[in-house]
Amino acid sequence: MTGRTRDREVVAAAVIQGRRLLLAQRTRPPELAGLWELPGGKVEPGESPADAVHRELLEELGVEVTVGERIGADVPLRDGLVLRAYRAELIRGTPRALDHAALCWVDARELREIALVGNDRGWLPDLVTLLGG
Ligand code: 523
Repeated sequence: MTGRTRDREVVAAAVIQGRRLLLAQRTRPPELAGLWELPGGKVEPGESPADAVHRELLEELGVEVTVGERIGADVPLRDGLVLRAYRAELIRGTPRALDHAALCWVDARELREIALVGNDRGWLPDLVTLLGG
């Protein structure tokens, strides 16, 4: 054994404006295509989770955000990855689907009904609370 490595983090952003949350529709892999997620991606070596949220939202949505507190519980993924969600606030730009099939803004009722990727479903109660129920 050469010692344990830490889980590599995948970040996901909860961008909320008023009483709506921004969701992005995945195009890949095939088993996730068409499902909706909190946008984000893998933290790169040497990058902080907040830096990764900032970079991913610039790359995927063309917007700048400030990154806030964590929400919800950790979600263990395969291959030593752990998925974590963070609040993010838009500071520049209008989100565009640069790497997704589509984007949408949902209220609490719509969020409960939309087809989320399985990994993000555990955050539903936290997100619904943030959206004011
Ligand atoms: N998830 C997930 N939910 C969620 C995100 C952002 C990611 O379940 N909100 C999962 C999907 C993948 C893994 O986390 O199994 C990595 O996310 P991905 O593919 O969006 O990360 P990228 O864009 O960094 O990965 P590459 O396509 O490899 O660049």
